[in-house]
Amino acid sequence: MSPFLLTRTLPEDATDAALRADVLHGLTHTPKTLPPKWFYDAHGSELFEQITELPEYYPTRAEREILIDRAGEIAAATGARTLVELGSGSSDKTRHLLDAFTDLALYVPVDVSESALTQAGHALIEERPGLDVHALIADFTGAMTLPETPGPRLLAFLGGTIGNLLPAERATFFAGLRALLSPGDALLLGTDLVKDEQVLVRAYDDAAGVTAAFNKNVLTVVDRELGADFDAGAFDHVALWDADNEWIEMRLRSRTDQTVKIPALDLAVDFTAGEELRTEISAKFRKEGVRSELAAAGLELAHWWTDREGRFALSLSVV
Ligand code: AVJ
Repeated sequence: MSPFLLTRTLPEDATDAALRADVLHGLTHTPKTLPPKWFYDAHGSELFEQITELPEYYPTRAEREILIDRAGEIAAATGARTLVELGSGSSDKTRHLLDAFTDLALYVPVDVSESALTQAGHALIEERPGLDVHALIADFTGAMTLPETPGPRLLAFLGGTIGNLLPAERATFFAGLRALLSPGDALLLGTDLVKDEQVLVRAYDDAAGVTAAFNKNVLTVVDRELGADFDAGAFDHVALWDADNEWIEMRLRSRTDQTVKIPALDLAVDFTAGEELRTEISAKFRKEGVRSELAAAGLELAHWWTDREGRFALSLSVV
């Protein structure tokens, strides 16, 4: 068997059906919304990789610092033989974890981006002879099943992507993760932390405009996949801090009154000048909040590690 296996857990057209449903629902409700998972076509994934290197975007560097410092402790606490990573992207930071696990037999990256999975998977098996990689194209926000793999398993959900879910969605999601874990398995969760508003807003509205391009890329995806005629130049990138909900919101603000046609849905969508389309929430956390959300799903917070500046946290729960 090749050490790299790629499995689509959904039929090829399920992605298309999900996009149609999300666009139809999101653009015919007030306020208009689109889910962030549609940012990540090949170009969007590339833009996100650029974001992780921006001076303003600290979460990736902060999380990498924790992984470098704590990988040994994580490996010792879990003894994992399978590492499952949800939303693995480029698997870049994961290398620090992979290095620390002496008994690891299998890495299971799970992502919606086939291009990211293929690239990362091939690079990893070349770097690490002996490691099997079984990549899954899957939407982890839906019902998930995992292949039979050697235990104990460590389920990692890094990068702060949990913050893309609304609180009620997180509760369902954590309960679903708990159901995937058997005794001895563990969950490693990355969460960005509440901090100074300016620091947060700059991380989502960088001077070079990469995040703006990333945000607008979702319109390009809808144009290409559904034949729509969104003009990305007719929208402005908006990033704001919602202090009540403690989350960053990204929006696209229509510069003019305009109508966008979406032929695949037989739909025309009106925007008034200044109207905003919400494309992402990125919630920021506090330790007690993480503890109680995990507890509500039957998961006990066993370790809490932050970077030296206290910007980002990794939590470990062992079942
Ligand atoms: C990949 C979801 C963790 O919310 O910070 C980066 C995505 N959006 N810049 C985040 C993102 C705008 C990122 N996550």
